[in-house]
Amino acid sequence: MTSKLDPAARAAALAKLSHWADVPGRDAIQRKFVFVNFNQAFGFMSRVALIAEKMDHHPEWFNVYKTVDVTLTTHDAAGLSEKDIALATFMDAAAKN
Ligand code: H2B
Repeated sequence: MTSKLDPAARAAALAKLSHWADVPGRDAIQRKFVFVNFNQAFGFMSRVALIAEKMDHHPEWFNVYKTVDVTLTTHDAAGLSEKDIALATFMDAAAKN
């Protein structure tokens, strides 16, 4: 079972994820990705979906046209874990392609 990051590890990890913000009232992080069109947004979601399945770790996300609103948290740990940091880092890289 994946465990929740302790406060120091959480702060250190988030310091490197400058585009991500805490979700008020939840131990979760969020980022809004805005692409040039739906094709780019859906391509991003497809790349992330393949990794999410491999990791067995899935985003909460909402897509409207070219925007993808993402929230990451680890349900099994009731908070942020290393898996969220890894997925956020992958998403940041995937959004640049
Ligand atoms: N995704 C996320 N974000 N958090 C989880 O705790 C989680 C998951 N658990 N994907 C996985 C699937 C679990 O439900 C399965 C049974 O492994």
